[in-house]
Amino acid sequence: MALERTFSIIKPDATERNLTGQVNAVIEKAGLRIVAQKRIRMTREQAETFYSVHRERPFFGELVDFMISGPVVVQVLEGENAIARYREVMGATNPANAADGTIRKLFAKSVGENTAHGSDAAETAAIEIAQFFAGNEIVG
Ligand code: FUP
Repeated sequence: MALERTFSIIKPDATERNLTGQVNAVIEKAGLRIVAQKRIRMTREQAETFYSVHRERPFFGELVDFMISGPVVVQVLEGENAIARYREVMGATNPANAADGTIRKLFAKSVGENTAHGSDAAETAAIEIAQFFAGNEIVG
């Protein structure tokens, strides 16, 4: 098992409902350590860059509008197999399909407003972390 880092976003639907602490409690109970965290308002340019893989998808415009509609909390999580582990802890993209106890089952409003983002692979985790954090902001 490898100690990994993954990138997480607590999305505007969750900050709007004051759920940051409750989401963090699920993360920490799952054995993941929050080694960096800040609350920001994403710019349109940052959101478009972040989700550029989805640029051609029909939901891209709505997704970007949603991500800049309110504050988000960007995080780096560390733990054994943190990338796969956090995706388990988040649950399926659509909360209707998410397993009991997952962040999206507990808190998400819809497939679009789904409370949390987590990197899907080691390469994307490294790129996403570097988009929002300098090395000295991550304290493991
Ligand atoms: P995930 O990796 O679970 O965050 O899911 P995706 O990378 O497939 O999707 C990224 C984001 O696009 C989702 F979190 C929400 C949005 N999305 C939609 O709004 N509609 C869709 O049908 C699929 C994704």
